[in-house]
Amino acid sequence: MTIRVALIGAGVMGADHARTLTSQVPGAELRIICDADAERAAVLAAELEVQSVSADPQAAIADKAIDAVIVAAPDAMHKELIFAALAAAKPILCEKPMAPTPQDCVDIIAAEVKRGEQLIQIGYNRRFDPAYWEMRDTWKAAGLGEAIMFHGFHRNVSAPPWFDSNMAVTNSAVHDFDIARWLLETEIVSVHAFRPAMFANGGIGSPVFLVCQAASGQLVNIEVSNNAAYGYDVRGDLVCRNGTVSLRPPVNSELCTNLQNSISYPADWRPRFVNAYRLQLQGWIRSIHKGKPEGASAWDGYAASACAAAGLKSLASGQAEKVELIAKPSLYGK
Ligand code: ISE
Repeated sequence: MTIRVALIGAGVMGADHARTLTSQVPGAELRIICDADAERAAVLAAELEVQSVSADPQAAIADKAIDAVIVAAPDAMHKELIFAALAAAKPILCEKPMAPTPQDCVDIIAAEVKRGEQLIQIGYNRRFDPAYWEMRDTWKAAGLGEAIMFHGFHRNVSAPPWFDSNMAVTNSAVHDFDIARWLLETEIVSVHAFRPAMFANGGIGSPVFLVCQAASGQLVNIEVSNNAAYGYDVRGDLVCRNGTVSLRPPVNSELCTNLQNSISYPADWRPRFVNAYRLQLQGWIRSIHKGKPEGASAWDGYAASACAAAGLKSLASGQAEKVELIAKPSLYGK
C-alpha cells in the first residue's frame, strides 16, 4: 500500500521534505502541497510533479485521498494542524518545536492519549543522524562506563531578521535538549540560561549558553550561536568515566594546498543532516506501514518545549529554573 501524503507548508523545510519524500522514500506518494502562498506551492508542485496544490490545510488534512500529513507550517500553526490530523486519525510528522508553549503541548498530548494511539512524530531529526547513533553505540560498546557530562555546540551562520532573542532557545536549543535526553535516556530537570554580557539585552540571533541538570545526575551544557559567521557546525562531546566520545560531523574531503589543509562547512543544516532527514522520513513511512512509532513522540516534543520554557524563565530570573513536566502518560512508555 502506498501512503498518500499531504504537505502543509512549502517553506525551507517543507520543500526539503517534499524533495526527499518524492525521490528517496519508497512506499509513499506526495499527493498535495498546501501553502498560504499559492505561487510557492504551485512552483514546488510543478518541480516535483505533484498532482494538487491548495491553500486550505484543513481541507487537505480531511481529504479522503490523504493518509498522512507532514506539518512544516510556522510554529504557531502546529497545534491546530495536529488537532485536525488527530481528528481525522491520520499520522503526522510535525516539524519541531511541537508547539509554542508547554501548555499547548499538554493539550496535544491529552488529545493523542484520548485517541489511544501514537499518531504524532516530531521532526527531531538528529535522532536519525548516523553520527549521533555512532556516538551512542561507541559509548555503549567501548566500555566507557557511566556518562557524566554532555557538551553540545550548535552554530548557525547567521540568523534571519525574524529570529528573535527567544528563538535561540525555543527554535534552536530544542534540538540539543532533545538529543541530550535521547543520548542519556533521561529527562532534563533544570535549566540555567546565560547570555554573554555584550548580549545582555538579547537581539536577533544573540547567543545563549545553557547549563542543564539531568534526572540521572549528568550535567549538559549547550552553546547556541546563531550568528557564528563561519558555517553551520554542530558538535558534541559525551564525557564518561573511562573516556570521551566526540561527535565528528561528516567530512568527505579535505583541501590540501599552500602548506595547509582545510575542510568546508555547510551554509545551513540541510547538507549537514541530509541523511538524518532522509532516514527520518523513511522511518516515518515505515512506522505507518508497520503501525510501530519511531523517532520523537509527542512526549519528546513536549519535554523539549518544557526545557525551552525553563530556559526562557531562567534568562528572565537569572537563576536555574526547574523543568515542569506532567506525569508521563503510559501511551509513551516508561
Ligand atoms: C532551525 O529551525 C533548525 O531546525 C535547524 O536544524 C537548527 O540548526 C537551527 O538552529 C534552527 O533554527
